[in-house]
Order: sequence, then structure tokens, then C-alpha cells
Amino acid sequence: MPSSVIPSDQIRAAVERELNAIPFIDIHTHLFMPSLGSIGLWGIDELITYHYLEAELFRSHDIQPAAYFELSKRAKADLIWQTLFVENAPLSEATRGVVAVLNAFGLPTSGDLKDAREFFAGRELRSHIKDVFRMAGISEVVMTNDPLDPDEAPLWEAGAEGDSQFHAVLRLDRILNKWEQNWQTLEQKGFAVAADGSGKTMSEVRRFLEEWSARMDPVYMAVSLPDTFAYPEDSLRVRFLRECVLPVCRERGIPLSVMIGVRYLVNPELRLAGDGAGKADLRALERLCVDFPENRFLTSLLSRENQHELCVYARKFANLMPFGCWWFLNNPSVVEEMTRERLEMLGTSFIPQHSDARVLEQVIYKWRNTRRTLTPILANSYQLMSEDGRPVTQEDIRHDITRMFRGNFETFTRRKF
Ligand code: FIX
Ligand code: ZN
Repeated sequence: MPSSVIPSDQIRAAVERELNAIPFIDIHTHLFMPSLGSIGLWGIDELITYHYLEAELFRSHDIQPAAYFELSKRAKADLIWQTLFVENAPLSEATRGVVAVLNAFGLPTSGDLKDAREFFAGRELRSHIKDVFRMAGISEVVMTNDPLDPDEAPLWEAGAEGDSQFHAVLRLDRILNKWEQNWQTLEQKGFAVAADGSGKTMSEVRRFLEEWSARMDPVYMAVSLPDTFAYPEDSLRVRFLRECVLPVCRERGIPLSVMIGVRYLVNPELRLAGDGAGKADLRALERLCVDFPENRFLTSLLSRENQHELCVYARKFANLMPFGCWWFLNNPSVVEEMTRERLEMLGTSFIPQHSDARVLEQVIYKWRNTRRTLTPILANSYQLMSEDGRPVTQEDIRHDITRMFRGNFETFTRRKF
């Protein structure tokens, strides 16, 4: 038996070892490189006021959202801490995550926030980022960069310094989903566009995308789409996709990330925490893959009910790459179901997870949880392969984990990270 063949009773330990040894690429986050300044969130008060925890607060405290949002950041964090971590046990995925981060830095996980606030106040951001990425087992992250965000765009236009651990993405929501509110910003920037898409609008939006692609060098373009997203459709959104976005993606050889299934602001009072989820009609995705065979579609869906059919579509279209267990799906009970059906139908030709981190230190718990959840699932797959007659080697496990958490993204983006 070759020395690298792993005895059945040691497969799980071998999987755990490789998951911990291989640095992952975090392919979708809301983190920002240090040169983008204060739009990058980090530290204990940002961790505790994460919008996931704000939604949970309103279920366990009678404060009304309007009154909550009047509070200072510190007062918001104190209220959430007292309600979700002191008066109630932090059992939810998001509350337990904050506990895991505190614990990872050797900070108290109960009592008050004094020690934690002093610790984070003493951290220097650039060295802190390197520590956090090492603790999370990631080599780099992919950002979400909005060229029409009034806080972010000027920083890029002023020549924000790049960072090899942060890769840019051109985010398109304000063009594809909120054109009425944003077309005049393009007009003020010197692009001859119109509210109804007439005249030179299409060529000018394409020019805008080309200019920002040259500025940001995005590894992909991205858009969040509602559960009602339809294609084909007689709409400005589809015209922008067909005439602007997909041609520029083809020119630059980069994928388009479509994240489908959001029901925006089902409760507007909760602001960023107010979005819900809805099952999408994936015939839209099917038609995109058929009509644009030269384009590649990184795809994440928000409804659990869409996940199995996404695997079926991924078997039909090699230009479709399922990724992550997005947002309300990033919980062990659902991650297990999604990852098992993906392995069963796609082998290792998918990207199991991204963090969607909005606060720097979240990557520590989100990737710890991913490794903890995936260890038994991957071990089970190798166990079955071994029982069916194909011995498992350390090289198999190393190759497959590297493919899922690095290689598939490198191949799809045509980049080496
Ligand atoms: O559209 C997105 O990128 C979503 O991930 C976010 O809008 C969402 O608020 C989030 O952070 C989910 O984890
Ligand atoms: Zn996101």
C-alpha cells in the first residue's frame, strides 16, 4: 500500500489537517483595503453592531428600531451585548461568532466590554489585518467596491493604494437595480446618459465600466439581484447586462457574479438588516448561460429551495460556478445539506464558501465554522470512496481542498493568486 494511502480510521484527521494547513481565498466580502480608510470596519463595537445581530436584538428587546438607530455606536453595542450575550446565552451563529473572536484573542467572553475595547483600541490596523488573516487561515480577500458610492468612489479617483491581500470587484447594483436614483450621478461625472436609457446611454455606461475596470482591475463584476429577476426581459437592467456588463466582462476575461434571491427591505425600519429571501426562477440563469457561452457566471442563491436545482444547472453549464452558502444559508444546518449535495453532484468543481464578512475579525469565526462544518462532510465523502474501492491519499485530500478553496476561483477568474 503506497505510504500516502490513509487508513479509514485516519481519514477525518487527515481532512482536518489539510483544511487547517491550506490558506483559502475568501472570494466575497465587504472588507476594504486599508487605503480606503474608515469605510473598512473592524473592532469590537463594529462586531457587535453587525446587522445580523441588530435583527436579533429587536426580537429580544422592546426598543424600536428608530430609537435604536438614534443611539451612538457604543450605546448600540452595549445594548446588544447586554441583551444577546448577558441576559441570554449567545447561541445563534452570529452571537457565537463574536464569542469565538473574543476567545481567539484571549479576551473575556462574558462580563463587560472594557478589556475588549482597550485591546482593539491598541491595535495597529495593517499588522492587525495580517494577524487576523493568519488566524482565519486565509491568504487574501475579495472586496465589494461600488464606483457610485459617494464615500468610496472619491478614494479610488484620488488613487487609493492597492494591497496584495485585497482584490477589487466592480459592484453594479446602483446601475442594474437603482438606475432611476443613480443615472444623474453618471451624468454629473460627464457620461451622456438618460433616465430612460435612450441616446448614448448604453455606450456611455459601457465607457463608465471600462474606465472603472481600468482603475480598479476587478477580479470579477458583481450584482445582487431580486428573487423576481427575469431574463430575457424588456428592461433597462437586461439591456445594461447584454450591451454593457457582459461585453466588458468578456473583453477583460472576468466573470460576472450574480447573487440572486434577495427580497429587499421587507422591513425597511431595520435598514441593512431589513432584507429577506425569496425563491428565484432559475430559468433566467439557464438562459444567461445559454445566450452568453463566452461569459462565466459566479453564482450564489439566497433561497435554500434553489440550491439543488443550482447543482443541476451547474452540471449543464461549465460557465456556471456555484459559490458559497450565502447570508441566511451560512449556518451549519444548511451548509451541511448544501455541501453534501454539491459534492454528490459536482465532485470538487464548485467553491464551497465565502465569508461575506463586513467586519474584519468576522473572518476568524466564519472560516473556523466552515472548517468545523466541512471536516466530517469531506471525510464522509472520502470514506465512501474508500469503501467503494478507491484508496484515499494525503495528496488526494490536499489537491481537492486546494481546488475547492483556491484553484476553482483562479481558473474561473483566469488569475493566479
Ligand atoms: O449583496 C450582498 O453582497 C449581501 O451579501 C449583503 O448585502 C448582505 O447585507 C450581507 O452582508 C450578507 O451577509
Ligand atoms: Zn455580500
